[in-house]
Amino acid sequence: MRFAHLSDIHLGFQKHEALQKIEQQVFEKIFDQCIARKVDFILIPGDLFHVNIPEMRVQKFAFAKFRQIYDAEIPVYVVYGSHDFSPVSNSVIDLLAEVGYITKVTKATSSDDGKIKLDFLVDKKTGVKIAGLSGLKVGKDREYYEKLDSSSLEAELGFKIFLFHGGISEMKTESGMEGEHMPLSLLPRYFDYYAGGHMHKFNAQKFDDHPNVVYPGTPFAGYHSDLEDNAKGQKRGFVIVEFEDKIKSIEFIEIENTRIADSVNKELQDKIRDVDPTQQVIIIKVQGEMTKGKTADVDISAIRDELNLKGALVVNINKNQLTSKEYSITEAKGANKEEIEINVFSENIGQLRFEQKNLVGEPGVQLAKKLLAGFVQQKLENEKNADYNARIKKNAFGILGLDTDAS
Ligand SMILES: [Mn+2]
Repeated sequence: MRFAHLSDIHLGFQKHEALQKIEQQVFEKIFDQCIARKVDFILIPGDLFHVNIPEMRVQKFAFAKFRQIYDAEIPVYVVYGSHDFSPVSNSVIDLLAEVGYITKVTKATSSDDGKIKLDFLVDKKTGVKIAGLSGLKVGKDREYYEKLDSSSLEAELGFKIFLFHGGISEMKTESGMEGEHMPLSLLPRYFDYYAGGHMHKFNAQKFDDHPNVVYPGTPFAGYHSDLEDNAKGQKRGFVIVEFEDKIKSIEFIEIENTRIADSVNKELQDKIRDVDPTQQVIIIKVQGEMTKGKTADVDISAIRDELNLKGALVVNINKNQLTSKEYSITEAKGANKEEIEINVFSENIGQLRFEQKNLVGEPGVQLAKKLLAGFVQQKLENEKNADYNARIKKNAFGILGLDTDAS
C-alpha cells in the first residue's frame, strides 16, 4: 500500500502569467503521478491555496484537478494551513470538502475540562487511522496543542497518521521563513507517520517517540525566497510512502519546476518595475552563473521593449558576464560561412571535457567540421525519409569512426 504526501502548494500565489502556468503544471504533474503510481490516498497538510478564497481562475483549475482525483477514487485528506485557513469555514477548502472531493481531517471537540479531543477518521480501503490539526494564525497553534488530549490518540492501536501544519523546533532550518516553531513534544506520540506542512523545504527525520516526521516542502513556491532557492537548484517535489503494518519506505519524488532562465527573466522584470525610465539612459548589467538553462534563454529583448515603451531614452543591456553551467554556444565572426563555422567551433570547443583526444582541441574542430558537412547533405530526389535518415546516420558514425553494424 502507498500514500502520497504533499503540502504548501500555495495555488494562486503567482501573479506573473508564466509563473502561474508553472504553479499549475507542477500541481498537475503531482496528481498525474499519484494516479499513475496508484496511491491509495493523498495527504495535504495545509497551504494548498495561497489564500482562503483565491481568484476564480485558481478555483476552477483546482476543482478540475480534484475532480480527476475523485474519479480515480483516490481519497484526499486535508487540514488547513496558515494561508488557506478560515476561522468560520469560509475557505475554498470547505467548498472542495462540501462536494466530496476532499475530506477535512480535523474532528475536534472540547470537553468540560478545557481539553481538546481529536477523533480519528479511518481510510476505508486501507484501514489507516488519520487524525490531525489545522494550522492557525500565528501563535494560536501552540495554545491548541497544549490543550490537546494526547493520551487517547497515543492509546489508539493500528497504523496511524497525524497531519499537522507548523514548524517544529527540532527540525528548524536556516531559512527562517516559517515564523514560530513549537517543540516536537507537543505532537502526540507513537504515530507511524507525521505528515507535516508549513516548512517549505523537504525534511524527513526520525525521533524516538515520533518515528517519521516529514515535510515534503513546497513543490514550487509560496514565498518569493522560494523562487530564489529554486534558481539556486533547490529540489522540489512531494513524498510517496510505502507501508504495510509499518512504514516500508519514504521516497521524495522530484518534480522539475522552472527553467532557471524563467526566474532570471522574472527577477529582471521585477527590478525594472521599480524604476521610472522616462527620459533616462538605462544601463543594465546581468552577471552570474546559471546552474541550469542557457544564457540565450534570458530574454533581454522583452526587458528592452518594456523600458522603451515606458519612455526610456536609451536602453543598454549587457549579459556578457552571465555564464551557464550548461553548454552554450558563443557566437563568432568570420569573412565567410566556412570561416564562421570554424571560428564557432574553435571558440566553443574549450568548454568540452573529454578524455578522447580527437574530440578536443584542433582535431576536435576538424572532426566537428566534417560532421557538420555530413549533416547538411540534402535529401536526394525520390529518396525515402527512412533511407535518408539511415544514410546520414551511417555517414556520421563513419566520420566518428564508430562501428555501425549494430545500429
Ligand atoms: Mn506554506
